[in-house]
Amino acid sequence: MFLHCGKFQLPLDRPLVMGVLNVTPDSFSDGGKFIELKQALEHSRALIAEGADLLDIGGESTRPGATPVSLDEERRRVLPVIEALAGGAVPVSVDTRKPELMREAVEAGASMVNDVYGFRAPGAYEAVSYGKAAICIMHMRGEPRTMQHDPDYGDVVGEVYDYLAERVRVAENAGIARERIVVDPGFGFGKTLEHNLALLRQLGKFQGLGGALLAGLSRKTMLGKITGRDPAGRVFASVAAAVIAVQNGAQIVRVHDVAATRDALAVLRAVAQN
Ligand code: HH2
Repeated sequence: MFLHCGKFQLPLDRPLVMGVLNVTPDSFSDGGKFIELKQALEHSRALIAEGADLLDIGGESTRPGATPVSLDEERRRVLPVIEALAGGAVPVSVDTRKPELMREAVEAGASMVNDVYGFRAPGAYEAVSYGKAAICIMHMRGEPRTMQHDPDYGDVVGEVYDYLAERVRVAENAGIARERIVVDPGFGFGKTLEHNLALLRQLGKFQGLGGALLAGLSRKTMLGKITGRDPAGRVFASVAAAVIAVQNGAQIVRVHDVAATRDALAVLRAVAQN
């Protein structure tokens, strides 16, 4: 099985590691570190050298309470990075919820569009349906500014499942083949610690909804709640969470700490092969 991702066909017989690069001043874990093009490219190359299978470039923080960024500003942050990395050996994903930028990023060479908003903005599916780019549909309850205000579900796993199933159906109707569709339950997006843990425990239920299943737990608040550590101190907890996610069915893990995650997944794979 392969994920169709622009000109790439990514094999899904082993977990893929997506390295995170936030070209933002305010992301919760790496905000402000890679805002200049030179630093962003240096970090991208470092993530690739550590073994990233794909890179996710974001120009707008989605952390709880984040303020939205204008199209012009987001474009200015991400397009030069995508242009510089397109044509390389590793596919580049753009993390955006703006249809205009989705289109421009794909034209600039992005192989995946990752939308925490689940392509709900008018024109979002139209922006990505032509061409070959993969899409990642994430579940989010509400919007970043307010999503952590007392999130409430009757059955979080069932409700997230139904949402993703419906979004996949709409994507397929818009002409996007399932082999191009990644689904993601959206850890930390309008969810309490208990909701996140229930989703992680039952992650396998989401496998098969799309062409691949992605989990993003890296350095998130839920790991801070468990360990009492700030984002920079959550590397070990993040690696544990990535391993559990893969054991429970994730095929792509979105992480800040690529080398550590790869090593841990190599151990998991060695054990599983015997
Ligand atoms: N998490 C974040 C951003 N984008 N995309 C997907 N598909 N899944 C996720 O879990 C996910 C995501 C938040 O993490 P980060 O990019 O590190 O922080 P910020 O949003 O503050 O830039």
